[in-house]
Amino acid sequence: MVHHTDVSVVTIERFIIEQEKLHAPQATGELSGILYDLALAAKMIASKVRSAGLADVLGATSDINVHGETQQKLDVLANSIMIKALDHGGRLCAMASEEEPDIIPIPEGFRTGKYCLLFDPLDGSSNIDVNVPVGTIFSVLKKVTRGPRGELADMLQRGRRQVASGYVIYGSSTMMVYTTGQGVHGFTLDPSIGEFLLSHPNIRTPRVGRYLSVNDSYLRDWDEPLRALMRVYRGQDGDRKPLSVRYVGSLVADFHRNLLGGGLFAYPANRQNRRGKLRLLYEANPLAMIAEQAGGAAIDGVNPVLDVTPTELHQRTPLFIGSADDVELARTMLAPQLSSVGA
Ligand code: AHM
Ligand code: MG
Repeated sequence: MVHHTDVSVVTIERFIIEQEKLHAPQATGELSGILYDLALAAKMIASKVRSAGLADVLGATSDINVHGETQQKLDVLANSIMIKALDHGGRLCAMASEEEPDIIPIPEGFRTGKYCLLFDPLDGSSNIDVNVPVGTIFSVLKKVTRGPRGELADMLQRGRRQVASGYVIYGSSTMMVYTTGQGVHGFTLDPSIGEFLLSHPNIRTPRVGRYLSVNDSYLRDWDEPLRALMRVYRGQDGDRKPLSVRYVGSLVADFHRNLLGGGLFAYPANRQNRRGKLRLLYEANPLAMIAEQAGGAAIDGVNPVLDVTPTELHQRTPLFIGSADDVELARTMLAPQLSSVGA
């Protein structure tokens, strides 16, 4: 008898087609097309990230690189790759990026479509210099305005209205994790064949976490309810099992570890900065959809992130995201105070 080895041959392309047949047999295939294009962009960015160290070494030995050009910064390069990989497919009406001040129109001469793409092309890019994982985060919304081109109002929709979201982590391996509202699925890039293969079907995050990820060097600017919450997570108060502290400082890496292992990532507001640091549209919303789809939760301290109505493209939000029980503890300890100050 022949024994078949345990090798995944489910490519991301095959998986997307099979999921569409299963859950949306009447679909036009446009959303699937966006997901393939994102997978292509991810492979291109991964290849640039992989050689970033070499490029830095070259840059360090000479002011001018071998091509006689100034080295492009990787986050700018990742931004261009995303735009070029997605702007011509006829499926998008506009894009928005953390790296660009305004919405990015589809160039004249290309067809437009019914979806909007919002993304952070290379989150945590300051970590590249020290070889720490970075990531790309994306969110897909359906156009709501009437004209052929996307407008600001198309971007300023609640996260609850996302039709897909996900991220790519450029870590010890490259993974793409996404949801279209039918669970969360993870694919690992096999560099020898250049394909994303299904490695983590139907990811579920543990209800109670193991890890706590927060930058507590801001402690002196935290309000007392937040300090009290952190004491409970750490087992210094109450009878909860203490969480272990892990903080990379690269959102996708911190989120991904906690998604798989269970945990709570927090980027709270503080007295110096009442809106937090992370962006609602490019970071919090897409990861909140992933968290909820995996059985976890995400709040801004009071409300589910996905229910916040955005008013600005680059709006910031406090974020508490991860295992459902840990997020619920944050809500019960923080919401009474935050609601009363109108945060
Ligand atoms: P960026 O979008 O400018 O890269 O900043 C976002 C990053 C996140 O990846 C990370 O969670 C956070 O900033 C870390 O911030 P801090 O250094 O304040 O802890
Ligand atoms: Mg970012």
